[in-house]
Amino acid sequence: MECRKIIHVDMDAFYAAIEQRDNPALKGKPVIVGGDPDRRGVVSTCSYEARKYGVRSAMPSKTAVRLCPHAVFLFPRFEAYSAASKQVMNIFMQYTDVIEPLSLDEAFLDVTENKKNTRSATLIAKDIRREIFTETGLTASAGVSYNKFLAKTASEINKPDGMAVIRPGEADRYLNRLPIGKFFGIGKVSEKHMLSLGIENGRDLLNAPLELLVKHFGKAGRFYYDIVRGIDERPVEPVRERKSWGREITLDEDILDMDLIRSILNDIAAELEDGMSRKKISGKTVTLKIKYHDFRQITRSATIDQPTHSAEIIINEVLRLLKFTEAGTKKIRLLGISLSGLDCGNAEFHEKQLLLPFRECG
Ligand code: TTP
Ligand code: MG
Repeated sequence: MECRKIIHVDMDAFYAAIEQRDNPALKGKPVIVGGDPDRRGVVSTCSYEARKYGVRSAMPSKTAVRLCPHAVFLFPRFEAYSAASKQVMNIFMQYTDVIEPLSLDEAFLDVTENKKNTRSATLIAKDIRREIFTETGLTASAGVSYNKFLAKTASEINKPDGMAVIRPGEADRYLNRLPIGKFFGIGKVSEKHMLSLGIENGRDLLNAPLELLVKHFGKAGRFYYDIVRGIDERPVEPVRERKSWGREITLDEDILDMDLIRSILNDIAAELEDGMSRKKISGKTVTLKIKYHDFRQITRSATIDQPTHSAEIIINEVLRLLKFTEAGTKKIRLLGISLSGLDCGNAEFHEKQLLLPFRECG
């Protein structure tokens, strides 16, 4: 198979850069965006000028103000950030539909096949960065490589306002000295664990035997073993529009007891109402799913007049559908309920779905 072409784009100091754009008096100055220092708020992000003082995302705002007292401190304006994010995502869509947003300000793009019929991913990344700047007045960094892990690694190399390409055979050069905590996919907990094993950087990880990594990290151990060798087959996964909303439970023991079955279904319905009402989603078709102890699986559906997310209406339908199953006579190992024919309340929802949830600031 021909080598894939993956781009990772990450906006620079995203929230802070938007604040500087919208108020030019802030350009070139340390700017911190975050929650109230007097109410245990934390820093969302800060401009590169503020980073020189040691200010970082997720640190208590109080600490940040102490490190850089002359910084301009601002509360987040999410509407502005989400508007800019939408503009950026729309630019991506002119190049490919295979876009996987990781947050408001970053995404993977698979441009192996692309709408411009360009063979050079490097050229596409350049064009995208230029277009982002022209349209939004913001800078982005980009990484180009043949898989997600390396593209993400590459976008960090010349940040801010830069890009880098990692070609086949070049992974070592960038990974050898990379501190283990900077590996995309190695979180705080694994970082600690790695350090306790004497694995401090890419070179150490490369020298660690597969058995050792699997023993300490389970399945993730295999993943770490691969990425440091520049191996990452994960596809860029575009967010699709949600077609259904559901929840299923695999039971600890196969069950026959009808009271227990009804009570579990009740819990599931309540959970659906909770999640769906919060997202303002309703559905018209209720589906009950059952897997029997012999793994045979059935579904029973009913469509109602009005879209709903009411637990009461859902459970009424489900209990009616339950009569058309072998519940009570045949042991059950899994129960599930889903709603489809979704009505997402407002058009805004579709936009929100496209943009994965951004990280909370405290
Ligand atoms: P990042 O891309 O991690 O950071 P950044 O864009 O501010 O800076 P850079 O990429 O140049 O290093 O996050 C994007 C936005 O997400 C950031 O501007 C604010 C928000 N965010 C939080 O609210 N809390 C956090 O802990 C982090 C890391 C980010
Ligand atoms: Mg960023």
